[in-house]
Amino acid sequence: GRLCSKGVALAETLDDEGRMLHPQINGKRSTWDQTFELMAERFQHCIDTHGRDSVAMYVSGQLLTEDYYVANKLMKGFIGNANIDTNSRLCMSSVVAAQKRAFGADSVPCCYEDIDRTNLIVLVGSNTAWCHPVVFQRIRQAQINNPNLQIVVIDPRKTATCDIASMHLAITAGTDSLLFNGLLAYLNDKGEVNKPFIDNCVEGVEATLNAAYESSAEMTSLAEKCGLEFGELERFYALFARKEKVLTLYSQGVNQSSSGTDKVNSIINCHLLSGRIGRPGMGAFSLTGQPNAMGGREVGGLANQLTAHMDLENKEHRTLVQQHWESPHIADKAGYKAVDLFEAILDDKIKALWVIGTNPAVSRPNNNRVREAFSHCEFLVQLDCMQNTDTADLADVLLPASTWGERNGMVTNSERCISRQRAFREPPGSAMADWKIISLFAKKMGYHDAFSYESSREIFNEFAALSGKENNGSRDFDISACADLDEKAYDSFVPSQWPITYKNPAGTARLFTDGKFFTASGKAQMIPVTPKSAANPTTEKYPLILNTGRIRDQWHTMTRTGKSPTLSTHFSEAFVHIHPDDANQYKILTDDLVCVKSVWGEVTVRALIRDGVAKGMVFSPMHWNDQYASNAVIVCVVNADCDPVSGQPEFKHTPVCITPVKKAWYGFLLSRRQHDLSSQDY
Ligand SMILES: Nc1nc2c(c(=O)[nH]1)N[C@H]1C(S)=C(S)[C@@H](COP(=O)(O)OP(=O)(O)OC[C@H]3O[C@@H](n4cnc5c(=O)[nH]c(N)nc54)[C@H](O)[C@@H]3O)O[C@H]1N2
Ligand SMILES: Nc1nc2c(c(=O)[nH]1)N[C@H]1C(S)=C(S)[C@@H](COP(=O)(O)OP(=O)(O)OC[C@H]3O[C@@H](n4cnc5c(=O)[nH]c(N)nc54)[C@H](O)[C@@H]3O)O[C@H]1N2
Ligand SMILES: [Mo]
Repeated sequence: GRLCSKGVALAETLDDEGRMLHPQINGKRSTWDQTFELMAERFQHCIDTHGRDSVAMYVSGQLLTEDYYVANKLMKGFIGNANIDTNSRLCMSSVVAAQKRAFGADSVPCCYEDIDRTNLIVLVGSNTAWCHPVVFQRIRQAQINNPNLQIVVIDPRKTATCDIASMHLAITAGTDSLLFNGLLAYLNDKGEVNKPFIDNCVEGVEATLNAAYESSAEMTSLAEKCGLEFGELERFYALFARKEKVLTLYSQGVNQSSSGTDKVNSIINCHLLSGRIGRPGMGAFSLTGQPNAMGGREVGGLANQLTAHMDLENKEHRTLVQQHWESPHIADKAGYKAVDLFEAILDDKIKALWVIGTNPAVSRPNNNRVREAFSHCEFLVQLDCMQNTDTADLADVLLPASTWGERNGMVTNSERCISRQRAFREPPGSAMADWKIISLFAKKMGYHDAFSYESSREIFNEFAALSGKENNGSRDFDISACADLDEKAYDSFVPSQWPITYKNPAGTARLFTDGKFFTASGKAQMIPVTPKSAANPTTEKYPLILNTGRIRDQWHTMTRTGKSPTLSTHFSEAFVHIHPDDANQYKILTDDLVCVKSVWGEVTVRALIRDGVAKGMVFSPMHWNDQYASNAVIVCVVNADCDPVSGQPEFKHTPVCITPVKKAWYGFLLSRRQHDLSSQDY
């Protein structure tokens, strides 16, 4: 019953203006049949000449579970390689890797109801107020209902989320593991250890404590390294130790780091040692980004996963999936992760790429390389609902997808809750559902029987049956009770949290309530963490840290929210937020145009000078693209270093310099028509 600003403005984006209406080959309208014919021929040609590993897909958490499942089935089972990765690599992969290390599976322990039942909420690297506004409203309500509820925000920036917090720890960028290692040592010192839980359900305690003490032996120097006052650090630790019901919610300030996986484990470690997991009101709770980031993980959307939370490296799992699919092949080694995928194109390893529901020309770091890769790629296909995107501008073939309001299927949210999206209008032009387009292509490739779906319900049934196959509680993801939903039951599906089994057909609110985990020993693993600094430190030439993220009223690469005049009133231009002292030092005046430059690239954006961002750090939104600005694609500046475990890029930390842009003149144009201003500097 709650909405965010983008949801409220949705009606302004639902008309057909800017929609992609028909398939196109090299900019010319074609028919579906001609287009599939060409695609199949080009993909087959690549496979015949360069081997099956020479084709790839790059997909998205914007897709519904059924679309996502079919794409993975096609690549991993029929084309037969795992070169299918998703934009969730940029978003959630550090969480996936950390949860697998700690719990033996990618399982989110908590649920939203925990917000109503906790006494301390710690928000780490999350601007919940702007990025998860519905969760934020729930937190605010919980605060009103429960006077005991305290809220702590850990973020180098003072964000709108801090408005409801009793404590804001403006830590030095990248020092989260240090902070949580210190907390772990503190909890141990104060005897805040859940002995029975540790003895029966957890391994790796000693080694992890040793690593924590090693990096955080002395509280005063620890506070200094984290950029905090000793007193505030101690107050936070004491608060965490005192409140048994602690919920740690975390997001991209944690995940998008060259040590993101370790950061997540350093948080989980504290919850394991103190036994604050598997009970109401407590746990480490990852806030997922995209509408169906979780669904993507369930269908094995990442290049190192197999469907239904099964493992590519596990022979039994491979056999099980292959039998279920009756497929000629099954991928047996991990494919390229998102960042590597585009490098592989430049290395001539990938010849044909199909992009679905994501706009990498505006979202992948070191973006000048991506644009090069796209020009270099022999055959690039883009499946999207919008006609003019930066990625589409570089593609050989465009395919029109239906989108929200026109599509039917399932999505899963942060708390493992699967819910049904329902269509209420017909797609415009020739647009079709993603699963249908992928299936029709698969048939053209000769895979008739396996892709002869008549409805998204049939796909969901097949997926649900796979999740239950030889499972018996051995794998966390089990929705076998959905395997024989008929059309009516599928349409009226009530939101439910997995596992959804015949034993628990209404779903499961919390995991690990019995202290059993999905590791070989059945015990949770504490993971020793040695804090690391960012991949690229600042230098004399590039003295500032560029932090990037979101603003309240735009969604990612603006393909849809950019259409709404209302949403543009919040911020109408791309900007860089600079601390007044830094502005002073670099001679930048309010509203100046500035060049933000790194080793990798540069942009020209408006200077926003005010408090709230730390000295030495600047913040820029990720949203602006070539359709709405001349030179503001911030990922052209961002470095592409990744976490070595998860492959998630470090979007929050790039060394840059800023300089005022000299202009001979400038004017301000108001117009009813759109003009081509691409040749302008700004
Ligand atoms: N309005 C809006 N909402 C969205 C989206 C959108 O595009 N627009 N996208 C959705 C998606 S896909 C995602 S993934 C989520 C992301 O949701 P969030 O993660 O909440 O959003 P971000 O703005 O990327 O980053 C969060 C915060 O991390 C902080 N941060 C940077 N470095 C560090 C650090 O070293 N340590 C800590 N502790 N914090 C740090 C930043 O200052 C920033 O305030 O939002 C979702 N919601
Ligand atoms: N600098 C910087 N860059 C970042 C981040 C950051 O914090 N800073 N965050 C990263 C994160 S967490 C994320 S999740 C990514 C997001 O980055 P992207 O995935 O590139 O962003 P979106 O704009 O959501 O792209 C979705 C595309 O799908 C299309 N679309 C919408 N609905 C449908 C549909 O039903 N079917 C199909 N086929 N297409 C559809 C939209 O028009 C759009 O082109 O960005 C990453 N990049
Ligand atoms: Mo995301």
